[in-house]
Amino acid sequence: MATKHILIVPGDGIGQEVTAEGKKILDRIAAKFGHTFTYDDALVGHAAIEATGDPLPAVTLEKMHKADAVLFGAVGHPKYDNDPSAKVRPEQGLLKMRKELGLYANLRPIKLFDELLEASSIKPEILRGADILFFRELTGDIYFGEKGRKNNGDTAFDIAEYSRFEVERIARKAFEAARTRRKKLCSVDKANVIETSRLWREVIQKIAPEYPDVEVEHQFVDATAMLLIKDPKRFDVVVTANLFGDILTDEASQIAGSMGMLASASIGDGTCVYEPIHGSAHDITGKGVANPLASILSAALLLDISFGMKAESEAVIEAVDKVLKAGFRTGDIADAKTPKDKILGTAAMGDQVLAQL
Ligand code: GGG
Repeated sequence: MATKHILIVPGDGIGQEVTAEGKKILDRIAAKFGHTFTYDDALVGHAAIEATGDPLPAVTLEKMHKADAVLFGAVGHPKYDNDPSAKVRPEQGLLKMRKELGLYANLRPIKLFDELLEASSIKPEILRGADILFFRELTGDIYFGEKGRKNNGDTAFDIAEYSRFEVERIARKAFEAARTRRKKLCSVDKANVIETSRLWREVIQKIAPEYPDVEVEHQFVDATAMLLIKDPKRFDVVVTANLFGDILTDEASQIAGSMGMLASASIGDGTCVYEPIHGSAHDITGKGVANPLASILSAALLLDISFGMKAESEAVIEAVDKVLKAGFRTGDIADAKTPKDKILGTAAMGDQVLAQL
């Protein structure tokens, strides 16, 4: 029995709706396993800009540092999409949080529930057995380098930077994870063109002999994009840079059936943050139709990684599995054969998972 403090940071759009379901599941786990979870909440993203002018207010950051773990939703707002010159943006809150908390490794498991095999647009025989763990580097690359305009604003630049230290620390995490799985590591770069990728490859090659039990391959990012669809089973652990990881995991979400199924854990040296990989999805915000399973599965990662509660985490994953086996779906994972009465909204899907706990 443990006492833990969890900060709930729903953010924007459907982040609000799905995070409420993740918290519901954490509450049930605490009751079922005799733990005490205390909660606080905080603002980030557009919601924080509206309230304070700052996408990551100091009070939010302070609460994050003090929490045992953070359950995060999403950031974003369409108004900024049509205003490329906006100086303050919701995403700055997310990036600053990663930098300030030192969240350098973003783990994105591509977990395919068997029940969703038929729903995917990829053939079941190609998908069956696919199980990939992505390590996306999270505090470097083009996201954090110098950016700006020159030539009277007619030329824009973003500088991509990686140090040996940054590559090595995430590579070691990925090697260690591969050791606990099928012992295969694929490092993804663009070393035929990009200098940061050449350093990336050099570092992986240098430390690989320390992990002789792990089979290492290097792939270019363009080839990886193709192979993920052609033969997803060939991958076990994949480690890659921030931008490549952002793009490849959205693609890989189709292996799991939907962006609404993918959870993530951002880990570093302090408080870890757990969130769906999807964004704020304002096109469906307020309609109560968003898939809460990515948030619920993020809560499962939180239990396992931050609290070491393996049985509790597995109970959540099993509950999700049972709900899917019973035929319940949100709209994003339903197919033509799904009966209308099995297509649920956000809260009803959360309730079904709860009922299995
Ligand atoms: N829950 C993930 C989220 O809010 N994503 C929106 C976003 O701005 N993503 C950029 C990134 O992950 O680097």
